[in-house]
Amino acid sequence: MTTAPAPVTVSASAPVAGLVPATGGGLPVGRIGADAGRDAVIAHLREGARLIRRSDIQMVHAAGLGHIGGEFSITDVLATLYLHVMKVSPDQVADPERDRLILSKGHAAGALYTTLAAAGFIPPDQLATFMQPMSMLNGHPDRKKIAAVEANTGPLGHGLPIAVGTAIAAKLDGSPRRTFVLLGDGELQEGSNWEAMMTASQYGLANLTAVVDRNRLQQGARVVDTNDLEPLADKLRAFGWEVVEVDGHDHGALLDVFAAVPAASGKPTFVIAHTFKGYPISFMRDNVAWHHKVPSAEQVALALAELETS
Ligand SMILES: Cc1ncc(C[n+]2csc(CCOP(=O)(O)OP(=O)(O)O)c2C)c(N)n1
Repeated sequence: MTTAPAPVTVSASAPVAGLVPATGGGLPVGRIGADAGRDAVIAHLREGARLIRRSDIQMVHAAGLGHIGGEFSITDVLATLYLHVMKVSPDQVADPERDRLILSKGHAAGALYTTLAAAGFIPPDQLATFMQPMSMLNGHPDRKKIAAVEANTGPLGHGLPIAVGTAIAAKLDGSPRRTFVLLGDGELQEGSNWEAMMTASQYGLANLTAVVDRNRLQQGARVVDTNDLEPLADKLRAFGWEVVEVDGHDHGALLDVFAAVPAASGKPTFVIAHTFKGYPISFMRDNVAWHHKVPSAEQVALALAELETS
């Protein structure tokens, strides 16, 4: 995990005739620094997230595949991390001292790709190749194809264990670099997460921040009706983590939380990000049908119109 592989160059296939082109209407938006001032940073993140969602829904429609509901629930967290919080940029993607993000809910790869495109890590024209043969943009992220991807994910329950290893390595190196890992709440039903949590607290990994996308939905059902997690915050505390809860769609609140990690000295931080699957689209929001449903051209048009005013 200390060196990133060189990106595989894949020529962009032409968008399939008749389908909506995978454009973001302004990607990339790039990173904004703290010197811009808080209001400007929040405005930048809001606009970045809007463009990422625009691009993502068109990309999923064009591919005829994807997980748009769980992608829209994490878009604001990803935008906040990549466009402002994390110390990583396209010209330092192989820097061993960069901050890392591991997308443990790898099925939401579309949100990662569009965010990476917005941040300048992936040429936007590559988005049109999503899910096509020989594309670097597979249904789940592949670090051998995209230099900015830190870990191959998709089988749920592996991202946090990898992140623990990454954070231990940084601690052993005496490095200030940080590791972030983004998980689904249904994913927390995997026992490997809880083993990793014990290890993280045992080693006092204050350089590790886990974010759970608490959208309360998993594949085909509500988490509460499947294998309930509550009382989640108490369980995470019992495993030795400091727990912070936040509105996962509020860029200002997310900025405050990430500026304050580690939330307790010598402990890993677990951020429970309260979100909605499909946010902010009216016909997708909190609707279990949108786990991997593909929007029609009419639904894309409706969603794009809603994104103009959300
Ligand atoms: C080990 C494993 N089991 C099953 C799956 C199939 N699967 C893909 S997404 C998903 C639901 C995950 O729910 P959650 O973590 O809440 O993600 P979200 O609903 O936020 O997208 C499942 C069961 C998988 N990818 N890996």
